[in-house]
Amino acid sequence: MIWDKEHECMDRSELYDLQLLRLQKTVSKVYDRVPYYRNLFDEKNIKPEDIKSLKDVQKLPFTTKTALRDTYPYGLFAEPVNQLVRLHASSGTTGKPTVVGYTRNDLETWSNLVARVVTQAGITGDDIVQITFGYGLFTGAFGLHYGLEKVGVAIVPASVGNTERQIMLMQDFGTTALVGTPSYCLHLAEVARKMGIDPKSLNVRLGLYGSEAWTESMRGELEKAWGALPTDNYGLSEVMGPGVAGECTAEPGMHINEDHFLAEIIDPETEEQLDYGEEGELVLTTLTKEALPIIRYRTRDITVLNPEKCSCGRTTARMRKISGRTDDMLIISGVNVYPSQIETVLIDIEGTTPHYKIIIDKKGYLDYLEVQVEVNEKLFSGNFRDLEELESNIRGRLRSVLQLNAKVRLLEPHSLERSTGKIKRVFDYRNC
Ligand code: DLL
Repeated sequence: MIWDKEHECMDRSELYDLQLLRLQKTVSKVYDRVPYYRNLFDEKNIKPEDIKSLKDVQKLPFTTKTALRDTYPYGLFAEPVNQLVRLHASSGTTGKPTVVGYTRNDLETWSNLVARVVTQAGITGDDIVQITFGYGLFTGAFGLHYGLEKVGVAIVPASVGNTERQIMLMQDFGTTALVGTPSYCLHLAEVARKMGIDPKSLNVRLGLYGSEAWTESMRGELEKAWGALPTDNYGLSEVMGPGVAGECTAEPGMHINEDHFLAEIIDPETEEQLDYGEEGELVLTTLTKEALPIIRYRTRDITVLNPEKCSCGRTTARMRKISGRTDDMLIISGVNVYPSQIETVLIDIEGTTPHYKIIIDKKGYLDYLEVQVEVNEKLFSGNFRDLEELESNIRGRLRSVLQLNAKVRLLEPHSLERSTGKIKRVFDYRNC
Protein backbone atom coordinates (compact mmCIF):
# COMPACT_ATOMS: atom_id res chain seq x y z
CA MET A 1 0.00 0.00 0.00
CA ILE A 2 1.23 3.48 -0.88
CA TRP A 3 -0.21 6.39 1.12
CA ASP A 4 0.17 9.13 -1.49
CA LYS A 5 0.80 7.47 -4.83
CA GLU A 6 0.58 10.72 -6.74
CA HIS A 7 3.61 12.16 -4.98
CA GLU A 8 5.53 9.10 -3.87
CA CYS A 9 5.54 7.61 -7.36
CA MET A 10 5.93 10.82 -9.31
CA ASP A 11 7.88 10.91 -12.53
CA ARG A 12 11.26 12.30 -11.46
CA SER A 13 11.29 15.12 -13.98
CA GLU A 14 7.90 16.27 -12.69
CA LEU A 15 9.25 15.97 -9.17
CA TYR A 16 12.20 18.21 -10.06
CA ASP A 17 9.78 20.81 -11.48
CA LEU A 18 7.71 20.71 -8.32
CA GLN A 19 10.81 20.95 -6.14
CA LEU A 20 12.05 23.98 -8.05
CA LEU A 21 8.74 25.76 -7.75
CA ARG A 22 8.59 25.09 -4.04
CA LEU A 23 12.23 26.01 -3.52
CA GLN A 24 11.69 29.38 -5.19
CA LYS A 25 8.68 30.02 -3.00
CA THR A 26 10.57 29.07 0.15
CA VAL A 27 13.57 31.22 -0.72
CA SER A 28 11.36 34.23 -1.42
CA LYS A 29 9.52 33.70 1.82
CA VAL A 30 12.60 33.56 4.01
CA TYR A 31 14.10 36.55 2.19
CA ASP A 32 10.96 38.58 2.83
CA ARG A 33 10.22 37.44 6.33
CA VAL A 34 13.35 36.25 8.15
CA PRO A 35 15.93 38.97 8.76
CA TYR A 36 18.57 36.36 9.54
CA TYR A 37 18.30 34.94 6.01
CA ARG A 38 17.82 38.31 4.32
CA ASN A 39 21.10 39.54 5.86
CA LEU A 40 22.95 36.40 4.86
CA PHE A 41 21.60 36.52 1.30
CA ASP A 42 22.47 40.21 1.03
CA GLU A 43 25.99 39.54 2.26
CA LYS A 44 26.41 36.91 -0.44
CA ASN A 45 24.63 39.08 -2.96
CA ILE A 46 21.90 36.54 -3.63
CA LYS A 47 18.34 37.44 -4.57
CA PRO A 48 15.45 34.98 -4.64
CA GLU A 49 15.27 35.50 -8.45
CA ASP A 50 18.73 33.91 -8.72
CA ILE A 51 17.22 30.50 -8.06
CA LYS A 52 16.45 29.44 -11.62
CA SER A 53 17.22 25.74 -11.37
CA LEU A 54 17.63 23.18 -8.61
CA LYS A 55 21.40 23.40 -9.04
CA ASP A 56 21.19 27.03 -7.92
CA VAL A 57 20.48 25.82 -4.41
CA GLN A 58 24.27 25.67 -4.16
CA LYS A 59 24.36 29.46 -4.19
CA LEU A 60 22.47 29.53 -0.90
CA PRO A 61 24.16 29.58 2.50
CA PHE A 62 24.01 26.63 4.87
CA THR A 63 22.08 26.71 8.11
CA THR A 64 23.51 25.02 11.21
CA LYS A 65 22.16 24.31 14.66
CA THR A 66 24.06 27.36 15.86
CA ALA A 67 21.78 29.63 13.81
CA LEU A 68 18.77 28.25 15.68
CA ARG A 69 20.50 28.71 19.01
CA ASP A 70 21.65 32.23 18.17
CA THR A 71 18.16 33.30 17.20
CA TYR A 72 16.46 31.53 20.12
CA PRO A 73 13.53 31.19 20.41
CA TYR A 74 11.69 32.47 17.33
CA GLY A 75 14.32 34.28 15.26
CA LEU A 76 14.17 31.93 12.27
CA PHE A 77 10.40 31.72 12.19
CA ALA A 78 8.67 32.98 9.07
CA GLU A 79 5.22 33.24 10.64
CA PRO A 80 4.05 35.28 13.61
CA VAL A 81 3.47 33.43 16.85
CA ASN A 82 -0.31 33.74 16.51
CA GLN A 83 -0.14 31.49 13.44
CA LEU A 84 1.60 28.71 15.36
CA VAL A 85 -0.33 25.81 16.77
CA ARG A 86 2.53 23.72 18.16
CA LEU A 87 6.04 24.11 19.47
CA HIS A 88 8.65 21.42 20.01
CA ALA A 89 12.27 21.57 21.06
CA SER A 90 15.31 19.47 20.38
CA SER A 91 16.32 16.82 22.83
CA GLY A 92 18.55 18.54 25.32
CA THR A 93 22.22 18.90 25.40
CA THR A 94 23.27 21.67 27.77
CA GLY A 95 22.14 25.25 27.41
CA LYS A 96 19.14 26.47 25.48
CA PRO A 97 17.31 23.96 23.32
CA THR A 98 16.47 24.67 19.70
CA VAL A 99 12.83 25.53 19.26
CA VAL A 100 10.77 24.46 16.27
CA GLY A 101 7.21 25.50 15.46
CA TYR A 102 4.34 24.47 13.23
CA THR A 103 1.33 26.17 11.68
CA ARG A 104 -1.89 24.24 11.23
CA ASN A 105 -0.89 23.44 7.65
CA ASP A 106 2.52 22.28 8.83
CA LEU A 107 0.86 19.83 11.20
CA GLU A 108 -1.35 18.53 8.41
CA THR A 109 1.70 18.05 6.14
CA TRP A 110 3.63 16.41 8.96
CA SER A 111 0.85 13.89 9.65
CA ASN A 112 0.63 13.02 5.98
CA LEU A 113 4.36 12.50 5.65
CA VAL A 114 4.46 10.31 8.74
CA ALA A 115 1.46 8.42 7.33
CA ARG A 116 3.56 7.71 4.22
CA VAL A 117 6.50 6.50 6.30
CA VAL A 118 4.48 4.16 8.51
CA THR A 119 2.50 2.83 5.55
CA GLN A 120 5.67 1.95 3.71
CA ALA A 121 6.86 0.11 6.82
CA GLY A 122 3.77 -2.10 6.50
CA ILE A 123 1.35 -0.45 8.95
CA THR A 124 -2.36 -0.60 8.09
CA GLY A 125 -5.51 0.61 9.78
CA ASP A 126 -5.83 -2.81 11.46
CA ASP A 127 -2.71 -2.37 13.55
CA ILE A 128 -2.45 -1.63 17.24
CA VAL A 129 0.64 0.52 17.59
CA GLN A 130 2.47 1.19 20.81
CA ILE A 131 4.48 4.40 20.85
CA THR A 132 7.36 4.23 23.29
CA PHE A 133 8.87 7.63 22.51
CA GLY A 134 8.43 10.23 25.21
CA TYR A 135 5.46 12.55 24.69
CA GLY A 136 6.71 16.05 25.24
CA LEU A 137 8.94 18.58 23.58
CA PHE A 138 10.67 15.82 21.58
CA THR A 139 9.11 15.48 18.12
CA GLY A 140 9.18 11.67 18.05
CA ALA A 141 6.00 10.72 19.90
CA PHE A 142 3.63 13.44 18.70
CA GLY A 143 4.99 13.24 15.16
CA LEU A 144 4.37 9.52 14.87
CA HIS A 145 1.14 9.78 16.81
CA TYR A 146 -0.71 12.02 14.37
CA GLY A 147 0.62 10.23 11.31
CA LEU A 148 -0.48 6.89 12.69
CA GLU A 149 -3.84 8.32 13.63
CA LYS A 150 -4.29 9.40 10.01
CA VAL A 151 -3.71 5.85 8.89
CA GLY A 152 -6.39 4.79 11.35
CA VAL A 153 -4.46 2.47 13.62
CA ALA A 154 -5.33 2.06 17.28
CA ILE A 155 -2.60 3.93 19.11
CA VAL A 156 -1.31 2.95 22.52
CA PRO A 157 0.44 6.18 23.62
CA ALA A 158 2.50 4.36 26.24
CA SER A 159 5.23 7.00 26.16
CA VAL A 160 8.65 6.37 27.56
CA GLY A 161 9.73 4.16 30.44
CA ASN A 162 7.77 2.04 32.88
CA THR A 163 9.04 -0.93 30.96
CA GLU A 164 7.25 -3.76 32.73
CA ARG A 165 3.97 -1.95 32.26
CA GLN A 166 4.75 -1.56 28.57
CA ILE A 167 5.02 -5.33 28.30
CA MET A 168 1.75 -5.80 30.16
CA LEU A 169 0.02 -3.37 27.79
CA MET A 170 1.45 -5.18 24.80
CA GLN A 171 0.19 -8.46 26.10
CA ASP A 172 -3.26 -7.25 27.14
CA PHE A 173 -3.96 -4.88 24.24
CA GLY A 174 -2.48 -7.15 21.60
CA THR A 175 0.01 -4.59 20.28
CA THR A 176 0.97 -5.47 16.70
CA ALA A 177 3.61 -2.81 16.08
CA LEU A 178 6.23 -1.09 18.18
CA VAL A 179 7.51 2.43 17.66
CA GLY A 180 10.62 3.62 19.45
CA THR A 181 14.38 3.87 19.53
CA PRO A 182 16.13 0.63 18.59
CA SER A 183 18.01 0.63 21.90
CA TYR A 184 14.87 0.96 24.01
CA CYS A 185 12.95 -1.63 22.00
CA LEU A 186 15.79 -4.07 22.50
CA HIS A 187 15.63 -3.37 26.20
CA LEU A 188 11.86 -3.97 26.15
CA ALA A 189 12.47 -7.46 24.76
CA GLU A 190 15.01 -8.12 27.50
CA VAL A 191 12.57 -7.05 30.21
CA ALA A 192 9.83 -9.22 28.71
CA ARG A 193 12.12 -12.25 28.93
CA LYS A 194 12.95 -11.36 32.54
CA MET A 195 9.21 -11.33 33.23
CA GLY A 196 9.04 -14.84 31.81
CA ILE A 197 7.41 -13.71 28.56
CA ASP A 198 8.95 -14.60 25.24
CA PRO A 199 8.70 -11.38 23.19
CA LYS A 200 8.14 -13.50 20.11
CA SER A 201 5.02 -14.97 21.66
CA LEU A 202 3.46 -11.49 21.77
CA ASN A 203 1.50 -10.15 18.82
CA VAL A 204 4.13 -7.71 17.58
CA ARG A 205 4.66 -8.10 13.81
CA LEU A 206 6.36 -4.78 12.93
CA GLY A 207 9.03 -2.67 14.60
CA LEU A 208 9.42 0.93 13.45
CA TYR A 209 12.72 2.13 14.80
CA GLY A 210 14.32 5.52 14.49
CA SER A 211 15.74 8.61 16.13
CA GLU A 212 19.19 7.18 16.75
CA ALA A 213 21.90 5.43 14.79
CA TRP A 214 21.73 1.64 14.61
CA THR A 215 23.63 -0.83 12.50
CA GLU A 216 22.48 -3.73 10.34
CA SER A 217 23.79 -6.04 13.07
CA MET A 218 21.47 -4.33 15.54
CA ARG A 219 18.63 -4.86 13.07
CA GLY A 220 19.40 -8.58 13.20
CA GLU A 221 19.27 -8.53 17.00
CA LEU A 222 15.93 -6.72 17.03
CA GLU A 223 14.45 -9.10 14.51
CA LYS A 224 15.67 -12.08 16.51
CA ALA A 225 14.33 -10.62 19.75
CA TRP A 226 10.84 -9.67 18.56
CA GLY A 227 10.31 -11.90 15.54
CA ALA A 228 8.91 -8.71 13.97
CA LEU A 229 9.95 -6.99 10.74
CA PRO A 230 12.24 -4.08 11.66
CA THR A 231 12.30 -0.91 9.55
CA ASP A 232 14.28 2.26 9.94
CA ASN A 233 12.85 5.77 9.79
CA TYR A 234 14.66 9.06 9.91
CA GLY A 235 14.01 12.68 10.70
CA LEU A 236 15.19 15.62 12.73
CA SER A 237 13.36 18.28 14.62
CA GLU A 238 14.97 21.24 12.84
CA VAL A 239 13.56 20.02 9.55
CA MET A 240 10.26 18.64 10.87
CA GLY A 241 10.75 15.62 13.15
CA PRO A 242 10.05 12.04 12.08
CA GLY A 243 8.55 11.74 8.60
CA VAL A 244 11.52 12.91 6.56
CA ALA A 245 12.37 9.41 5.32
CA GLY A 246 11.60 5.78 5.99
CA GLU A 247 12.24 2.30 4.68
CA CYS A 248 9.77 0.34 2.64
CA THR A 249 9.69 -3.42 2.91
CA ALA A 250 10.95 -4.08 -0.63
CA GLU A 251 14.48 -2.76 -0.92
CA PRO A 252 17.14 -1.23 1.30
CA GLY A 253 17.29 2.50 1.92
CA MET A 254 14.88 5.06 3.32
CA HIS A 255 12.62 6.84 0.84
CA ILE A 256 12.96 10.58 1.31
CA ASN A 257 9.80 12.63 1.01
CA GLU A 258 11.45 14.65 -1.71
CA ASP A 259 8.41 16.69 -2.68
CA HIS A 260 8.77 18.31 0.76
CA PHE A 261 12.52 18.17 1.34
CA LEU A 262 15.32 18.87 -1.07
CA ALA A 263 18.17 16.52 -0.21
CA GLU A 264 21.80 17.11 -1.09
CA ILE A 265 24.96 15.29 -0.13
CA ILE A 266 28.01 17.41 0.48
CA ASP A 267 31.61 16.81 1.35
CA PRO A 268 31.65 18.02 4.97
CA GLU A 269 35.14 19.47 4.55
CA THR A 270 34.94 21.28 1.22
CA GLU A 271 31.15 21.84 1.47
CA GLU A 272 30.90 20.95 -2.24
CA GLN A 273 27.86 19.08 -3.47
CA LEU A 274 28.51 15.40 -4.24
CA ASP A 275 26.79 13.14 -6.78
CA TYR A 276 24.25 10.44 -6.22
CA GLY A 277 26.06 7.35 -4.96
CA GLU A 278 28.77 9.31 -3.16
CA GLU A 279 28.98 9.24 0.61
CA GLY A 280 28.84 12.50 2.51
CA GLU A 281 26.81 14.72 4.80
CA LEU A 282 23.09 15.04 4.22
CA VAL A 283 21.87 18.60 3.76
CA LEU A 284 18.15 19.30 3.73
CA THR A 285 16.07 22.25 2.59
CA THR A 286 12.41 22.31 3.51
CA LEU A 287 10.13 22.97 0.54
CA THR A 288 6.72 23.40 2.15
CA LYS A 289 7.28 24.34 5.78
CA GLU A 290 5.39 27.50 6.71
CA ALA A 291 6.41 28.33 10.27
CA LEU A 292 10.06 27.38 10.13
CA PRO A 293 11.44 27.02 6.63
CA ILE A 294 15.08 25.95 6.73
CA ILE A 295 17.62 26.47 3.99
CA ARG A 296 20.36 23.88 3.45
CA TYR A 297 20.35 22.50 6.97
CA ARG A 298 23.58 20.67 7.77
CA THR A 299 22.30 17.51 9.41
CA ARG A 300 25.81 16.15 10.18
CA ASP A 301 24.41 12.72 9.30
CA ILE A 302 26.43 10.64 6.87
CA THR A 303 24.70 8.77 4.09
CA VAL A 304 24.47 8.13 0.34
CA LEU A 305 21.54 8.88 -1.99
CA ASN A 306 20.16 6.47 -4.55
CA PRO A 307 17.63 7.91 -7.04
CA GLU A 308 16.77 4.60 -8.72
CA LYS A 309 13.15 3.57 -8.80
CA CYS A 310 12.39 1.04 -6.08
CA SER A 311 10.57 -2.22 -6.76
CA CYS A 312 7.89 -1.05 -4.31
CA GLY A 313 6.83 1.44 -7.01
CA ARG A 314 8.09 4.57 -5.29
CA THR A 315 10.30 6.90 -7.29
CA THR A 316 11.59 8.98 -4.39
CA ALA A 317 15.33 8.76 -3.77
CA ARG A 318 16.46 6.53 -0.96
CA MET A 319 19.07 7.37 1.63
CA ARG A 320 21.28 4.61 2.95
CA LYS A 321 21.09 3.84 6.66
CA ILE A 322 22.97 6.55 8.55
CA SER A 323 26.49 5.27 9.16
CA GLY A 324 27.45 7.98 11.62
CA ARG A 325 27.59 11.70 12.16
CA THR A 326 30.38 14.00 11.11
CA ASP A 327 30.58 14.99 14.75
CA ASP A 328 30.59 11.47 16.20
CA MET A 329 33.68 10.37 14.34
CA LEU A 330 36.31 9.78 16.96
CA ILE A 331 39.96 10.38 16.29
CA ILE A 332 41.83 7.95 18.48
CA SER A 333 45.61 7.94 18.21
CA GLY A 334 45.18 9.62 14.85
CA VAL A 335 42.85 6.93 13.52
CA ASN A 336 39.28 7.76 12.46
CA VAL A 337 36.80 5.56 14.26
CA TYR A 338 33.02 5.47 13.94
CA PRO A 339 31.08 3.98 16.86
CA SER A 340 29.04 1.98 14.31
CA GLN A 341 32.17 0.05 13.32
CA ILE A 342 32.61 -1.03 16.93
CA GLU A 343 28.93 -1.96 17.24
CA THR A 344 29.16 -4.19 14.19
CA VAL A 345 32.23 -6.02 15.51
CA LEU A 346 30.63 -6.59 18.91
CA ILE A 347 27.25 -7.79 17.73
CA ASP A 348 28.64 -10.08 15.08
CA ILE A 349 30.67 -12.03 17.61
CA GLU A 350 28.96 -15.01 19.22
CA GLY A 351 28.52 -14.73 23.00
CA THR A 352 28.14 -10.95 23.34
CA THR A 353 24.96 -8.93 23.73
CA PRO A 354 24.15 -5.64 21.97
CA HIS A 355 24.76 -3.75 25.21
CA TYR A 356 28.07 -1.95 25.18
CA LYS A 357 29.91 1.23 26.06
CA ILE A 358 32.89 2.92 24.42
CA ILE A 359 35.30 4.85 26.62
CA ILE A 360 38.10 7.03 25.34
CA ASP A 361 40.61 8.64 27.65
CA LYS A 362 44.25 9.62 27.89
CA LYS A 363 46.97 7.52 29.53
CA GLY A 364 49.83 9.93 29.83
CA TYR A 365 50.05 11.48 26.39
CA LEU A 366 48.49 8.54 24.61
CA ASP A 367 44.88 7.93 23.65
CA TYR A 368 43.26 4.93 25.21
CA LEU A 369 40.22 3.06 23.94
CA GLU A 370 38.21 0.74 26.11
CA VAL A 371 35.23 -1.23 24.92
CA GLN A 372 32.92 -2.70 27.52
CA VAL A 373 30.39 -5.26 26.44
CA GLU A 374 27.96 -7.49 28.28
CA VAL A 375 28.24 -11.18 27.53
CA ASN A 376 25.26 -13.49 27.38
CA GLU A 377 24.10 -15.56 30.37
CA LYS A 378 25.36 -18.83 28.95
CA LEU A 379 28.86 -17.60 28.46
CA PHE A 380 28.90 -15.75 31.76
CA SER A 381 28.03 -18.85 33.71
CA GLY A 382 30.38 -21.00 31.62
CA ASN A 383 34.10 -21.42 32.11
CA PHE A 384 36.80 -18.81 32.38
CA ARG A 385 38.68 -20.04 29.31
CA ASP A 386 35.72 -19.26 27.04
CA LEU A 387 35.57 -15.72 28.40
CA GLU A 388 39.27 -15.24 27.82
CA GLU A 389 38.93 -16.54 24.31
CA LEU A 390 36.02 -14.20 23.62
CA GLU A 391 37.94 -11.24 24.92
CA SER A 392 40.94 -11.93 22.74
CA ASN A 393 38.67 -12.61 19.77
CA ILE A 394 36.99 -9.20 20.17
CA ARG A 395 40.33 -7.49 20.61
CA GLY A 396 41.65 -9.09 17.44
CA ARG A 397 38.57 -8.17 15.42
CA LEU A 398 38.67 -4.58 16.65
CA ARG A 399 42.33 -4.38 15.77
CA SER A 400 41.76 -5.60 12.24
CA VAL A 401 38.76 -3.30 11.64
CA LEU A 402 40.06 -0.17 13.39
CA GLN A 403 43.84 -0.66 13.17
CA LEU A 404 43.90 0.12 16.88
CA ASN A 405 44.51 -1.72 20.09
CA ALA A 406 41.55 -1.57 22.40
CA LYS A 407 41.12 -2.81 25.91
CA VAL A 408 38.11 -5.09 26.06
CA ARG A 409 36.16 -5.57 29.26
CA LEU A 410 33.53 -8.26 29.39
CA LEU A 411 30.68 -7.46 31.71
CA GLU A 412 28.04 -9.44 33.49
CA PRO A 413 24.66 -9.52 31.72
CA HIS A 414 22.39 -6.55 32.56
CA SER A 415 25.17 -4.58 34.23
CA LEU A 416 25.15 -1.52 31.96
CA GLU A 417 22.49 1.08 32.47
CA ARG A 418 19.63 0.86 29.97
CA SER A 419 18.28 3.93 28.24
CA THR A 420 14.67 4.81 27.67
CA GLY A 421 15.24 7.36 24.92
CA LYS A 422 18.23 8.00 22.71
CA ILE A 423 21.11 6.00 24.03
CA LYS A 424 24.56 7.39 24.86
CA ARG A 425 27.23 4.80 24.33
CA VAL A 426 30.36 6.87 23.77
CA PHE A 427 32.15 8.52 26.68
CA ASP A 428 35.14 10.59 25.64
CA TYR A 429 36.98 11.93 28.69
CA ARG A 430 40.01 13.30 26.85
CA ASN A 431 39.05 16.92 27.09
CA CYS A 432 37.48 16.81 30.52
O1 DLL B 1 15.10 12.11 16.47
C1 DLL B 1 13.29 12.78 15.04
C2 DLL B 1 12.81 11.38 14.97
C3 DLL B 1 11.94 10.93 15.94
C4 DLL B 1 13.16 10.55 13.92
C5 DLL B 1 11.45 9.65 15.86
C6 DLL B 1 12.67 9.27 13.84
C7 DLL B 1 11.83 8.82 14.80
P1 DLL B 1 16.04 14.93 16.83
O2 DLL B 1 15.84 14.63 18.26
O3 DLL B 1 16.12 16.33 16.40
O4 DLL B 1 14.87 14.32 15.97
O5 DLL B 1 17.34 14.17 16.36
C8 DLL B 1 17.78 14.16 15.05
O6 DLL B 1 18.80 12.00 15.36
O7 DLL B 1 20.16 14.27 12.96
C9 DLL B 1 20.23 11.89 13.50
O8 DLL B 1 21.55 12.12 13.94
C10 DLL B 1 19.49 11.07 14.54
N1 DLL B 1 18.52 10.18 13.89
C11 DLL B 1 17.20 10.33 13.73
N2 DLL B 1 16.68 9.26 13.10
C12 DLL B 1 17.72 8.42 12.82
C13 DLL B 1 17.87 7.17 12.16
C14 DLL B 1 14.51 12.99 15.91
N3 DLL B 1 16.83 6.51 11.68
C15 DLL B 1 19.02 13.34 14.89
N4 DLL B 1 19.11 6.65 12.06
C16 DLL B 1 19.43 13.18 13.44
C17 DLL B 1 20.20 7.28 12.55
C18 DLL B 1 18.91 9.02 13.32
N5 DLL B 1 20.11 8.46 13.18
